[in-house]
Amino acid sequence: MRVIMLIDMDYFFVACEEIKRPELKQKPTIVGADPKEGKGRGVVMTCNYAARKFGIHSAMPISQAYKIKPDAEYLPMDYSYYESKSNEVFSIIKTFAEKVEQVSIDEFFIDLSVTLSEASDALEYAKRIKEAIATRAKLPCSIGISENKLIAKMACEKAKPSGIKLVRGADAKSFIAKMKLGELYGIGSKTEERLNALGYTTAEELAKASIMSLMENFGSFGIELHNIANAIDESEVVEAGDAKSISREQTFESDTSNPAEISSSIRRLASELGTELESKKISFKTIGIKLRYSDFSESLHGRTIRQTNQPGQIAETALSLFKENSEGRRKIRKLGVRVSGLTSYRSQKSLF
Ligand code: TTP
Ligand code: MG
Ligand code: MG
Repeated sequence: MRVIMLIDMDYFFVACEEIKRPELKQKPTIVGADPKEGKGRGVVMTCNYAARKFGIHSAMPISQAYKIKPDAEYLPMDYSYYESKSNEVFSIIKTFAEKVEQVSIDEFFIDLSVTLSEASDALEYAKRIKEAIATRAKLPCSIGISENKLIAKMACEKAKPSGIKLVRGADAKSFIAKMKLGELYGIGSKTEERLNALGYTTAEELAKASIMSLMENFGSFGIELHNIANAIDESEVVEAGDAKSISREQTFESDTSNPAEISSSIRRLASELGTELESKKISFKTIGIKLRYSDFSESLHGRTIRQTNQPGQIAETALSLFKENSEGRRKIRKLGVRVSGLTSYRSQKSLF
C-alpha cells in the first residue's frame, strides 16, 4: 500500500502578497490584469478568500471582478517573488520526503510509503508539514492524502481552504462516485462534454462503461478514462532530476489547424519548459512533440541533439518537428512539448 500526499498552497499568488503587506489579509485582494476602472482586459490570476466570498475567482475577466468589487485591492503579478517562495516551500517539503515532485508553481506530490506504516500516521505527518510551511514560509496550504496521485489531488481540492483530507484506498471509488466528470483530475471540459453526450455524467456511471466502448470513442485515452473513473492510478512520484522526461501540454479552446496558433503555443510551452529547466539546473538532449488530433489519435515525434542547457533549442527543434510532421489541415486538440535525456548540472554550479 502506498501513501501519497499532494500539497497545494492556498490562493498562492495573493498569499505571497499578504506576506509583503499583512493588512491585505482582511481586504479582498486580487492578483491579475490591471482593471483600468472596469475597462481592463485580461483575467484574475487568483484572489484571497475575502474576495472569493463575493464570487470572484481565478480566470474571471478582470472587468467582471471590478464590477463586483471596485474597491478591492488589485495587484500586478510579481512572478519572481512567487517563484522564490515556491522554491522555499520545495526546500521545506524536501526535509520531510526523499522525493518531491513539483507539478506546478504551488503544488507538490510526495510518496511516504517507506516513511509511514499506517494511514493514521499520515494525518499526523501532514499536520507537521503544514505547520512547517506556515511557520517557515508564512504560507497556508491544503494537503490531500491517499494511495495514489489521482485521489490525493482530489482529496486536496476537498480539503481547501487550509485543511487536510485523508481518503483511504477502500473509500477512493465512493469518494469520487457522485462527482461530475469535469471535477475529476485528468478530464477536461471538452472530454466531459463528449462523455456526457455518450450518456455518462458521473464517475460512478463512467466506471461501469466497458474499456472496449471507451476505446472505440477515445482510442488509448479510453483506458485512462476507465482508470480515472475507477480511482486507479499507478503513476509514481518522480522528482525532476530523476524524471526521464519533463513535458508541458496545452489543450486548445477549440480544435485548430491554424499554423500561427499552433506555433505560438509551441513557443509558449517551450519557454515554460526552458524556465523550469533553468531554475532546476537540468540539461537535456532530446526534444519531442506530441500531437493529439480531434479524433483522439496521437502522433509523437522527437529529435536528439547534443546535451545542452540552452532553452532556445527547445522551441527551435519543436517548431521544426511540427513543420516536418504536421498533416496539413488535420485539426489538433492537444499539443505537448517534451524534453528527455535529462542531466542535473546543479552540483557544478559552485565551480563558477
Ligand atoms: P491554484 O493552485 O490552481 O490556485 P490558488 O493557489 O490560487 O488557489 P487554491 O487555494 O484554490 O489552490 O494555482 C496556483 C497559482 O497559479 C495561483 O495562485 C495563480 C496561478 N494561476 C494561474 O496563473 N492561472 C490559472 O489559471 C490559475 C487557476 C492559477
Ligand atoms: Mg493553490
Ligand atoms: Mg495549484
